[in-house]
Amino acid sequence: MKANPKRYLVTAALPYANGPVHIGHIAGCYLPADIYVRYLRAQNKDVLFICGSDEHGVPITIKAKKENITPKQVVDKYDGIMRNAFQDFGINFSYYGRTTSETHKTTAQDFFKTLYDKGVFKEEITQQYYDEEAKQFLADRYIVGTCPRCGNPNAYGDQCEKCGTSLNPTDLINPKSALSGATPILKETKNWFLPMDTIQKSEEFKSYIKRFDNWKSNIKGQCQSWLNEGLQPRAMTRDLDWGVPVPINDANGKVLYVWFDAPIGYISATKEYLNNDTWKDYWQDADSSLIHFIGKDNIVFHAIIFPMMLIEHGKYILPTNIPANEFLNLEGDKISTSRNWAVWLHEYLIDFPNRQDELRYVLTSIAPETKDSEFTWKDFQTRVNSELVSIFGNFVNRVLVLCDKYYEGILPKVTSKVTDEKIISDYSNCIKQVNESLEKMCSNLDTFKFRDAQTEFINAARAGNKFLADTEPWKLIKTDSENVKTIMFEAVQICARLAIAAEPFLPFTANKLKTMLNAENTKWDDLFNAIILPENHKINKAEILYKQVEDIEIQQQLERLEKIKTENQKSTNTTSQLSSENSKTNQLHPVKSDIVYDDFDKIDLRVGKVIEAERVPKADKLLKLTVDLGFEKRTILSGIAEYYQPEELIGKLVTVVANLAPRKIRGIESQGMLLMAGNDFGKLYCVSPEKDIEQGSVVK
Ligand code: B3M
Ligand code: ZN
Repeated sequence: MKANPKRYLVTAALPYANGPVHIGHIAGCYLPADIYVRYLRAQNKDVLFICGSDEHGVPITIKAKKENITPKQVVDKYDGIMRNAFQDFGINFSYYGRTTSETHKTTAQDFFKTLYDKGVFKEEITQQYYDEEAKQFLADRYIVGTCPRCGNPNAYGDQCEKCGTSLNPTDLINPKSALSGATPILKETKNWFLPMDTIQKSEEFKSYIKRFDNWKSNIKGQCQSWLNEGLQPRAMTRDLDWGVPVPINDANGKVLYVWFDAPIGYISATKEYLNNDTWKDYWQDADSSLIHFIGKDNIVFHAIIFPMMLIEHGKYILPTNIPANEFLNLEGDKISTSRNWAVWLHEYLIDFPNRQDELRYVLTSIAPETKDSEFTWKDFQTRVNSELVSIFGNFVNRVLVLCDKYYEGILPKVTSKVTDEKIISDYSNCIKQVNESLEKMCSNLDTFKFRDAQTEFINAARAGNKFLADTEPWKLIKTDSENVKTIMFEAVQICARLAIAAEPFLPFTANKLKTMLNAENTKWDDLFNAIILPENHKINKAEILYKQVEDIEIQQQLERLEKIKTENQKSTNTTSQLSSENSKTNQLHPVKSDIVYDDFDKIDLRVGKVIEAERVPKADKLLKLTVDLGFEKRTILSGIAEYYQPEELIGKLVTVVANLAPRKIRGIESQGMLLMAGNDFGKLYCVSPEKDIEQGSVVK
């Protein structure tokens, strides 16, 4: 790390806008980045924190196909969900951009054009699979066939997920297009390659990789093994219709490779944010320090490919550090978006309102900084209850409550020197421990060891707690009220120091505590001050910092996961090919056994109009609807909150099972049911009459 850079540019990996973010993303990348940035900002450093949605690439088009909507609709949806979740969770980006923005398009195209004009790229004609029915070249993920190694009939063009072998599309036996099911043909296509083999040998690159020596060993190791194997040229353009168009003449129907455009997203977001030429100070001035926070699957792109692009461009600085993290597992299993095996951030925020810091605390405690680690709900409960509640929360609460009780919240004047030897030694032990812990906390923050840093923070709180337990002011007050004044005065100072130190890790708590202490203006610079709040300072009433996490809350989360596991097991035998989605649905839902007409006639189906719709608090899947059946209005709960915004439904005609016996869901009586159409992979759609028809009409 440069000793003292003039400014910092901190980036966090641009998440793909094809799904919401989960705790693995947060622990791996966004939370450590946020902690680091908050730490820098607290010290008044000049720092930009840049992120945004990665809205191009094949994963987005696959998601669009699955949900039967356009790629643009996919990215709009998930950009919104992620943006809000980050904000509610206190991930404090300076700017969160999108790679579908106009600025991004021109920035990425200019960048490509600069390299092109310099003659950096190698043009190459290769043979690639082409789907004659869908009339397009096929991305590797869109080709399915039999794995030459293990015989799995559903291997993808880039990898067999059964045996883990990485493949080329032409390795597959009996390849099929996942778009149309047709057998693809090989067709010639021209693409532009970054000659990574030659750049690897350049002086600039060789001098750049010396920086790896100071980086975390997981990233150093991965890069070293790539370099040892020898890098190969890699295509920076793709035959796809979703992405940034390649800005040269003979590149019709081609877009920039998503890993070419995505990291340039950091640059375009900075430009959008600063809106003038100062973006160059951060990207092109040698006094700036560029730090990328990422997960381990992104290492090669950030540590090798993007720096190569920057070197070849010529005007840019190169990353000072890339503190990449490993993966977080969940309850003994790999987190997986497609299997829904995750704790989604936006869902946590609904299930645990105003308890952001609890999750921040636990995810930092178990962050996969050096190796994969594991989140379990039981461990979440234990860490919150036995550390946040019992140590930090308890200390602060005791101090503030006693101050209020003894002095009505006005810090006492310490009149006489403390004479009691034991109190003197308890105090000096405590303060030594607090100072040591906070010093270690800072040096760990400087070196990206956020887990250790937070442990030191808690150690400081622990020392405060111990001081109270040792001196027992609640007993002493009866016999020695002068010394109690000193004890309480000092304890309040420690609370104030903890409020300052908490800011990077637990920003919501830090604010709350500062308000309670009436100390909103304290600065990071005060962290090592023995006296922060003077005599006669008035503090406010104590509020509880953290609630206990109850067994029932954990139980609910575990039940949710258990349900997902069962659903996943049910569908393990079905294939994952997009092309066979329909037959797959029929396998999952074989036609039920015959009924007679009288059975069907028992069901009273009616057309209704949704006149009110709202979310149900603490039930993220449910909407509470008021449906007008013409002859009466019904309250109906429907599990469609993931698929419809409440306002989209208002005025919609729907089909209602009108004689379904009422039942209570979450304490609300649901008087009927809506008919929905949907398979297991996409959205649910309301079954609605084709034409406007009176409410109450019979469906038969
Ligand atoms: N979107 C991959 C990911 O979300 C990719 C990161 C881009 S960073 C420039 O893991
Ligand atoms: Zn295989």
